[in-house]
Amino acid sequence: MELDEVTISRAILSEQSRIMLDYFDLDCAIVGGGPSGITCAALLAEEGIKVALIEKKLSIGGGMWGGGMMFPRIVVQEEARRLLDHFGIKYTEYEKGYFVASSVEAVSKTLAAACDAGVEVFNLTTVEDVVVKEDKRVSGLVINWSPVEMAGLHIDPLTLRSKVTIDATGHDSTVAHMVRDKGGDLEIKGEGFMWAEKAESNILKHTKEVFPGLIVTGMAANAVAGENRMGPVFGGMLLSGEKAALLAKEALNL
Ligand code: 48F
Repeated sequence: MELDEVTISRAILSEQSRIMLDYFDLDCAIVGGGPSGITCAALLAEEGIKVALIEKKLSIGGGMWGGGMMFPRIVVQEEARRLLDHFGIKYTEYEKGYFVASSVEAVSKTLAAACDAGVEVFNLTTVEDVVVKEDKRVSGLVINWSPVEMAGLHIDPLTLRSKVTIDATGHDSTVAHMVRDKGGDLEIKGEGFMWAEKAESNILKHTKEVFPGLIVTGMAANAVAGENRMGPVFGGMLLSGEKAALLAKEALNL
């Protein structure tokens, strides 16, 4: 077979344009490709829901790749072990209830599950604003290429529509801040000190709709609620992603 560079270029542009045109209307937009966002995306897509996972960086995985202080291992507690099993992530039991897994395997397998289930991933894409109209609910996202933002170029963004939006942007809780900063009725208390037991125990309570159309998950949920941080124990991230998926399904009346 003789390869033609222009055909390769046309193939890429044609296929991605087709996908993007389709994904300007979504059931669920998930902002942030860390563990909570990937888990949420995978579980929703497994139910046949049309999901886009939007990540500003080149790589998906957020803070999970690096494990604890660059030692590529994560700890997952008993309550979330079934999610390791769900994604086929191997682990060993260090002490009773403390399961240790490879952070690289955890990112790869959750992401592979998300892709298999039909999640469309938009990396290198930054969410820079939200759509809120007279019904006072988040109904879409304003997106731009991350390199545009990094270079400080004055280039207008594009907008997609979403029935439900999930803020999975981690410690920064970026989407919640956008809503609050533009006058939305949403209080952000900010993240507290390291306290793994408390942070992990309370994260499911904080995983909720914080503004009409906007659900927070993962560390963003704790940051909005003024809850503590937990460091490299990831059970709460997986369980929070699962709860966000359940709440999104409810919001979609499914
Ligand atoms: O921070 P991150 O991994 O979020 P998470 O799912 O998990 C937190 C843990 O990694 C760890 C922890 C748990 O033990 O404390 O920190 O809550 O991933 C958040 C992702 O969101 C992306 C960001 O690049 C990261 O990959 N992100 C942030 N803002 C935007 C964004 C934005 N405006 N647009 C697109 N992506």
